[in-house]
Amino acid sequence: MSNAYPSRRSISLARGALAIPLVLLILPLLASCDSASPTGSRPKPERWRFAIEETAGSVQHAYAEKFKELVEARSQGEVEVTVYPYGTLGTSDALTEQLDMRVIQFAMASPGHLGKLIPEVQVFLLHFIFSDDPELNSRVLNRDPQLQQKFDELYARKGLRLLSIFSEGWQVWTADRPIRWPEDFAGLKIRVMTSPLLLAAYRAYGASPTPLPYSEVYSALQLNMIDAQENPVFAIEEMSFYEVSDWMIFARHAPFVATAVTNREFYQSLPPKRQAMLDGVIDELNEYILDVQRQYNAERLETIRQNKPTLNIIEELTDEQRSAFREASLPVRQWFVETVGGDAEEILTLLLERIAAAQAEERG
Ligand code: 6CS
Repeated sequence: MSNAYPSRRSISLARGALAIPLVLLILPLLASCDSASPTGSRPKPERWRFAIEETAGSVQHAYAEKFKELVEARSQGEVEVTVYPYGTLGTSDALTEQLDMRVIQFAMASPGHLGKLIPEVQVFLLHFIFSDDPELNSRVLNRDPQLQQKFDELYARKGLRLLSIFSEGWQVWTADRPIRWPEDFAGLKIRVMTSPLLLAAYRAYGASPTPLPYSEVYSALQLNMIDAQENPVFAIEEMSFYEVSDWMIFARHAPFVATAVTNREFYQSLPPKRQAMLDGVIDELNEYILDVQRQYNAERLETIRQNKPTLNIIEELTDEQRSAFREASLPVRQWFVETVGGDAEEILTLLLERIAAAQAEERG
């Protein structure tokens, strides 16, 4: 462990968490003022609030900033977007609640946390269901109409409108020891996001998973309350998790999938022209974000190497090692089908079929 004190990042996140109650009191008051305009003057721009689950400089931040740029330009200044990075409005769960109350209009809601509210989205957390090709996975996530419709229905039941599903890059393990085989997880305390499927996924390898909010991971690693965690490379750099880890392991077991959402009633209240503008912006973002995540993950890996040359990096597992993990992960698919029930089996089958079809198409 290289650093005995919390990084500046983890301290400022903790301060952000303390500021939550005040922000929650003030935002509804601001929301009620949004449409007010003094008589005779040019109408005030409509204010859209977009809260993300990551800090400034992250993939979600790039998405939200591009969203702001495109929306403000295309609405000719009639809409102003404010982006709230992680720590200003609370944890991922709090963001979904604020969206429900229409305190904010847009939010990121990643299945790693949203699975408690919409259990079916946990399909994206299953290990070894995606292909090894991130572009192919993105095509399936963004462009398959049947999959989109299925998820749109599930989000609608919770008053949400699904805008995008996208990958932020491979989940990568950081740990206090090397992990090459499922047995290496025996007794390992790994932090996971708060969706129940992740507990099942890591118990299947013999680990002892602990759900924690994102803001608590650094100190939990530093204080040895946990031994490991998983996140994409850009997040490991940005949240300084590598400072308090000895190993970094690329198993390509699952991508980090995020979803961008809006309040359904809010979307329906927009005039058709504005809905069309929003839909166009989202289409453009789906292409944009794939390149951003690729670039951020590659650049930040270099930063990590430079900042901590002593970090041990296992860049790839062998085919045999990956097969052992894949094999050990298979019962979790059954867990998903049985525990989630409802449409879970249909969704899993559909996703597997779509990935297989895209792979077959690619092979020609
Ligand atoms: O691990 C987490 O909790 C978080 N990781 C990322 C990359 N984004 C948001 C999520 O909450």
